[in-house]
Amino acid sequence: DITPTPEDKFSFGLWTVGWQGVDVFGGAVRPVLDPAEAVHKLSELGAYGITFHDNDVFPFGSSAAERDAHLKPFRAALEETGLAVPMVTTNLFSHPVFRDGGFTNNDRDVRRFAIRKAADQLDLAAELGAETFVAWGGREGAESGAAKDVRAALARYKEAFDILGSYAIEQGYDIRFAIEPKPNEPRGDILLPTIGHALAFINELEHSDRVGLNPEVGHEEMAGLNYAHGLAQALWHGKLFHADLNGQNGPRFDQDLRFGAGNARGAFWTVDILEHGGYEGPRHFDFKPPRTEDMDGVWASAAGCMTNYLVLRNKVRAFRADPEVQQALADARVEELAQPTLSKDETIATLRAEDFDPDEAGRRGMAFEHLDQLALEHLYGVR
Ligand code: 3MF
Ligand code: MG
Ligand code: MG
Ligand code: MG
Repeated sequence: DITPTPEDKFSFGLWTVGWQGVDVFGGAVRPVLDPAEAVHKLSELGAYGITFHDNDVFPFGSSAAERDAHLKPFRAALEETGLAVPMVTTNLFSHPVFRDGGFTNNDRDVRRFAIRKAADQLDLAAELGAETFVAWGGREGAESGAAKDVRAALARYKEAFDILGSYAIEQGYDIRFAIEPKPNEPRGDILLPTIGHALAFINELEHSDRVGLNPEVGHEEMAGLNYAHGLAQALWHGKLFHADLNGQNGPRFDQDLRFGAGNARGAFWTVDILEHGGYEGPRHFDFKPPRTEDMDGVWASAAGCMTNYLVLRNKVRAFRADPEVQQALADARVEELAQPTLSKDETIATLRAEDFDPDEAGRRGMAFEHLDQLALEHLYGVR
């Protein structure tokens, strides 16, 4: 079935359907979207959750009273629809104060303000029952060489996560942090540019058990990387806490197309690993309905994200269930890779004593092309 229901766990960023189309070359093409209306509309379309940055709902610099006033209709809409808020995040990139970033800004006063702003939003995240707090450090980076001491910046980045992690523990919040890597845009070079960089960084944190990843399709593909492989590695490390799904066509600007509308083969393997790799979190869409669209187009684009996911879910399930595929997997010795290379009592000496003929083994083909062709035939809809 390709009709989304809340059981499918689809969630959307408020900033996605709410994007007014402001880009580097032009202003808004669409009206402001009322957050409460977004909640109702997404619920009607079959979504289960909505996520947001603090300033998607209340303006930067709001007093506590102003904040509550803006949150009131949003909360009411959540109540009426039953939509969840599985993830919350902070905007540390739009206001001029963040021109050089938040947690890694050279200016210490700004860093202190950024940590405070994130902590405020962490309180709200806990109040709304969010499980995940995403940190996309889009302005943490540089355009030039001498301006940023990368090692000092990483130390300050760590300091921020250590402080926020301790704060969450002190407050008794059952929330995990998810770092969202991106190689560039808006900065020329962003810190923690890929899944791999972020995984290594997480190992250095005081509360590393509480910190994982929110990888985005387009961000990895901008770096020419294989997103599904990145998800698999994040899962292997136990660090896939959340995922931003969208579409991208190769290394270029961050396209944020609707899910499935970019690299379709990549999307097939993305759904395969999400469905069969043990990930249980939300299927979160972080896309931008193109500037060509009016509000009807926005909702068509949002619905398309979910339809494409479900279409691909059907396809990967059919692929895995296909007896010919199972035979092809066996012929390709895919299962054999799950076996330890040496069994328990074996040593290097065992290997040296072995009678192995590399020339014979070198003649064996791997039969991967047939296997991949079956996958493509499932994707292309001819099987
Ligand atoms: C930018 C992004 C961000 C993050 C968001 C945190 C504005 O390319 O992907 O969207 O996803 O800040 O969730
Ligand atoms: Mg993006
Ligand atoms: Mg984005
Ligand atoms: Mg994102």
